[in-house]
Amino acid sequence: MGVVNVTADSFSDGGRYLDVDAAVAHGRRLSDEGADVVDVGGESTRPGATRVDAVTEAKRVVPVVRGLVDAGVTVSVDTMRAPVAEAALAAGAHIVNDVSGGLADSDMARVVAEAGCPWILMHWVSDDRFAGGAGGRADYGVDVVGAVREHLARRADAALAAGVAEEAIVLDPGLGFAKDGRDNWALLHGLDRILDLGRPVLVAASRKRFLGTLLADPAGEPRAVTGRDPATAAITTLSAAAGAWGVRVHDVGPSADAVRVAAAWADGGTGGGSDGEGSRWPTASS
Ligand code: PMM
Repeated sequence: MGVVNVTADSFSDGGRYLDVDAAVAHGRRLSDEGADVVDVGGESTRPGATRVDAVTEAKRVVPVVRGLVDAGVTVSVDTMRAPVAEAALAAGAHIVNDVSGGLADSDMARVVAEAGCPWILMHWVSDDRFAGGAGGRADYGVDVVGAVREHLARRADAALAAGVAEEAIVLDPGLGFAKDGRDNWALLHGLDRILDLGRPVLVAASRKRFLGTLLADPAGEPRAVTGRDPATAAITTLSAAAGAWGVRVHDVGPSADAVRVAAAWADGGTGGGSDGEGSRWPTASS
């Protein structure tokens, strides 16, 4: 999944794709580089970001969604607002990527159920990151993986109860959302416990702060955002090898290669290193 942020203030590409043509061209480039899905978002979720209103958010994403769909690209819309999702789906979007896991807008489940589309439910505990919130860490007790796992299982149950199809649900541990570096590494180390829920899992580590911290220089200065792509591709390799359904990344080419390497490695030379055709889309037990 390649990222197109149609925002002024996203941490890695804010302001670059506010123009519709530039955003569509970038999304097409990501698709050409191997993205199966292009994720279009109109609101930054970085700590302290100010919320944009729903009308502005929809105005940003809808023309970009339409342009990419017209170009034959599979599109997800990154929004936690039901009206924005509804407008994007009407413009041809195929997937709803909801960082609130359905918690921010109680109408989202209905929109997704009616559209019959995949719904990515991310682990999210609060909207503390918005409106000047510090984006601080939540309390997960002694076992962050267990806490996230249980939360995601409950969100999936709630989606099912609201009429969302079993095979539509994709889960995401929400790296960096009210989590510090230790939490993020614990979640990646324990990814098998999330995968064990038997649902497709998306891993979204791309360029996040915990990678900058890991790769800090000898003076302790975190690696700049633009220098975090090789580490992101390493996470893609390990996620693919672990059986993740997808990864959400800004720099698609190296991650697309990484997925093919992991598939060929798993295949062991018997099937020509296919990337698992038929297993890329949500299924109940992929
Ligand atoms: N992170 C961001 C935005 N959208 N969606 C999902 N499903 N999971 C994430 O972790 C996630 C997301 C923030 O990163 P960005 O500013 O690079 O888009």
